[in-house]
Amino acid sequence: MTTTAERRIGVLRTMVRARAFEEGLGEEFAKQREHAKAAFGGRNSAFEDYNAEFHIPIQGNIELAIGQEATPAAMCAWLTPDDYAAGTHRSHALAIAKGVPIDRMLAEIYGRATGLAGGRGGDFMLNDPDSGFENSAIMAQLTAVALGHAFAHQRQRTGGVATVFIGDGASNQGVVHESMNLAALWKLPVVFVIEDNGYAISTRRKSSSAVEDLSARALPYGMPGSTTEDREVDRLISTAGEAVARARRGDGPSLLVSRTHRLRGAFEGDSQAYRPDGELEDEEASDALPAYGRLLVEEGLVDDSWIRDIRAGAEADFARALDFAESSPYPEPETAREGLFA
Ligand SMILES: Cc1ncc(C[n+]2csc(CCOP(=O)(O)OP(=O)(O)O)c2C)c(N)n1
Ligand SMILES: [Mg+2]
Repeated sequence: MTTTAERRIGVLRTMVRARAFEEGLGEEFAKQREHAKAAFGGRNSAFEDYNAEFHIPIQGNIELAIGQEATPAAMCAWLTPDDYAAGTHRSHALAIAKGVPIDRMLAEIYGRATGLAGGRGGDFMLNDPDSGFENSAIMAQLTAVALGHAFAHQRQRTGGVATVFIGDGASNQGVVHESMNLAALWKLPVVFVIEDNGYAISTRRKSSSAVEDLSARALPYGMPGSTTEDREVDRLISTAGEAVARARRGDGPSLLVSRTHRLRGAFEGDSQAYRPDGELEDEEASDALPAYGRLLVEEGLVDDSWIRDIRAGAEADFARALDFAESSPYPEPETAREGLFA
């Protein structure tokens, strides 16, 4: 599996762009919260009630993937829009890596009619069939849906694959295990990706799983499994490439575990009081993005000004997407019943 210079540069570009989006959104959210707090008597609370009560334009909770960009960027370097990628509640980086347009994504986060789900779903319904991406806030729900996509690719002999991203906490859900079993049995073209950031909100992986290395779960289901530290971006890229190639060949699923780092709270506004002293600093020191940038600069593949230009371009794109979202209308009340299936 060749990890060409072009592919590596593309992965760095995606990581920089995803980081810029997440930081931009985090700043907007913080501004809106401060504004609302000042306007409404200094009361504070972390979750959706707060947003509803104080009319924060960002709808609901925001859960950023800052620190976790390497894994989706590496995986999507091997995917086309015809391949399916299922994300979690922390999936902006995956959406960007998969090619979801950020203007419609931000419009959905702002609950606007121009959003990916017409403003009905918010951050947890960033469905974009054109780029082959969707996410859900129901932990691990899309694992079984990914199997359906893989089954369709297999039956129609398209050569397409389905990838599904799952958090370390969500990986304990029954549906993940049932899906791994069935995918291996039917040799479905699936890649299971566990983003192990060590926490499910405030619950440490160590308190929810007896297995330290979650890729150990691949073997009993009959598929290859591997664990990669996400700072080893090149290894992430080649492991992802092998798993995707295996799926495309018809040899069945793989499980990739990435040890990654959640550099923000479980949600914006999370005080992270549950983290031991110094842990966040250690996590920041393990941030894959600056390390990979330095590596590619050292190798002469890019230079610092290239990285700065990509970042500046991404910030300008974010600003444009924000204008689009903020100037878009809310859905008309009379359309409220559209898109319902029950
Ligand atoms: C089925 C289901 N159970 C519980 C929740 C509540 N919940 C939201 S985030 C979360 C933790 C997820 O942790 P992890 O899978 O490790 O993802 P991370 O937040 O670390 O990215 C939980 C339990 C949910 N959204 N869906
Ligand atoms: Mg986690």
